[in-house]
Amino acid sequence: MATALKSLSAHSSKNIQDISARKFAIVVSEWNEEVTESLFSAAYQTLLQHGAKKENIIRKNVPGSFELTLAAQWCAQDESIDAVLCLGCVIQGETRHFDFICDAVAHGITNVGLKFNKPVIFGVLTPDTQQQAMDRAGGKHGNKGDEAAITAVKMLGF
Ligand code: DLZ
Repeated sequence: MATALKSLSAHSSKNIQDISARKFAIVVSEWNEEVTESLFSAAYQTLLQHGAKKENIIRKNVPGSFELTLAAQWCAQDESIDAVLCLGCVIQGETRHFDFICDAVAHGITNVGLKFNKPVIFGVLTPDTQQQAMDRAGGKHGNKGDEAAITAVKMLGF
């Protein structure tokens, strides 16, 4: 939470508004589960701390980060959903799989946001190692899930 407050105070607070009636979908990739569960917990708690209601936050799991895009589209096309958070972790391997997945997810998530005209947040870690992932999922470099939630809140106040 310290990171969340720091992020909020570090930037203009103009974009912060009442989110108690806003509905969020959080899509979570099951690959590198230890990391993505930590991203989810931080995102969920941060939304609650900023006024979101538990009943207005839905969670959907997907097998891997590659599937985040389609699931984000399924969520975004629901008119009652105001913002979609996509959480995943793709760790650099020895094959080009990494590049294909990262590229596809980054472009896919961008396209879903543009298509449905609502915030679809890229909360995907793309580290070289598991340790770097953990450092960004509640470790020494904060938590990307927390940042994803703050970003959604800010975009809703745009
Ligand atoms: C196949 C694969 C590999 C090698 N690595 C990861 C990863 O580090 N993180 C992740 O989220 N998903 C990975 N996947 C699974 C793909 O995202 C996808 O689920 C499969 O290619 C099936 O479409």
